[in-house]
Amino acid sequence: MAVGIFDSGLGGLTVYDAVHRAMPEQPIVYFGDNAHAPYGVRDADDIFAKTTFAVERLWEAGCDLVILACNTASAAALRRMQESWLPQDKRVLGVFVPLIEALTERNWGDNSPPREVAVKHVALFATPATVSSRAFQRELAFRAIGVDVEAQACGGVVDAIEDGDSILAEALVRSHVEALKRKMPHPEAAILGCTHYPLMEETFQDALGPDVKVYSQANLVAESLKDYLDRHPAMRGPGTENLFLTTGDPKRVSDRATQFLRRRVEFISA
Ligand code: DGN
Repeated sequence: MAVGIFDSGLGGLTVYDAVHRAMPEQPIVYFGDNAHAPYGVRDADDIFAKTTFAVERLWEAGCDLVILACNTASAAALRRMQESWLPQDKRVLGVFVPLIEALTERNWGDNSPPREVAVKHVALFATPATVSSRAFQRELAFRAIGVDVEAQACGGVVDAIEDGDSILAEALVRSHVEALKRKMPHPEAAILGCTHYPLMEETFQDALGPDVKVYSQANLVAESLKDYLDRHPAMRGPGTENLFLTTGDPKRVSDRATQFLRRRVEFISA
């Protein structure tokens, strides 16, 4: 059975890449909603509608398990889906829980009550929609107490990365880190809460300094998925080959994805 990976655009390819490396034999169907990206400035109802459309398309393509690689969609839609929309035989997983489990040193699916953890000051970098949802803080509060989170909405970074403007992306990252440090001078950990930010991880680390541990989602999500599939082998491949779906123009999206991943991928129309 294939695993579905959903993103608003190309950023989720960082998660695709990590999952593919962790489980090369696992078939994956990727859905990029390129016609409607970016999601970071959309309202929650709109993001919910677009995300449910994409997830249904991934079910149609044979995926009973879908990862919302997009933090903005995870923040705006995941709980609502799980509480009121999702059929019993389908699973939709988000990207915050693996990050939070790593940050709080919990094992996968450990639902014991919240407890004190070593890290006390956490910087969160994400899109404006993710920051205003406070979904990260809500999920963290289920697992940890006494952690101060300072969030920085990183306007412009996704667009600069998508446009291939690395000079602007780097300048924006540095200015967002400076803004964060004015609010929280000494974070111990930083969460890169957006699909695109792993591509700027070195700049974040450099601007934050060597004492800050940077948590980047792609590898953590891949490890967590592998662990999940080891426990639920019925949801695992082999099956079809990998498939890349887009709501955008397939040729244009394939060209940009190839630059993004540094190897050729062919998208087809969703
Ligand atoms: N994929 C989005 C996220 O992880 O928040 C970033 C792109 C966007 O839609 N703003």
